[in-house]
Amino acid sequence: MAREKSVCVHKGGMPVATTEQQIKDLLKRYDTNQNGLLDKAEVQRAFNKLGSLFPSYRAYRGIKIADDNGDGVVDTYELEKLVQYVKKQNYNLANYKNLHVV
Ligand SMILES: [Ca+2]
Ligand SMILES: [Ca+2]
Repeated sequence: MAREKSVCVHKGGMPVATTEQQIKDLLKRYDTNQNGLLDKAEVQRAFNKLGSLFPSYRAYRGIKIADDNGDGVVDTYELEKLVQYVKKQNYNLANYKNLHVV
């Protein structure tokens, strides 16, 4: 049984630092129609998953901050800025389900 798993799962109460890569991966997973762009509904679902109390507001602000070309959606380049915005909210991806950050 020497099969290695490529995914490392942290269980228990060990605090895991929220990295930019984690945030980026999470946001990308919420590109539900997989067009490479995150619209407000998709970003809102991501914030909801992160435990935000105001996912609609966060999505609005996040897109406003990240959206450089003003088309209302977040593309791959703008995603970096959205990641920074999410990071500033200090969500802990390890236990985002019961975390509430204002
Ligand atoms: Ca999309
Ligand atoms: Ca854009």
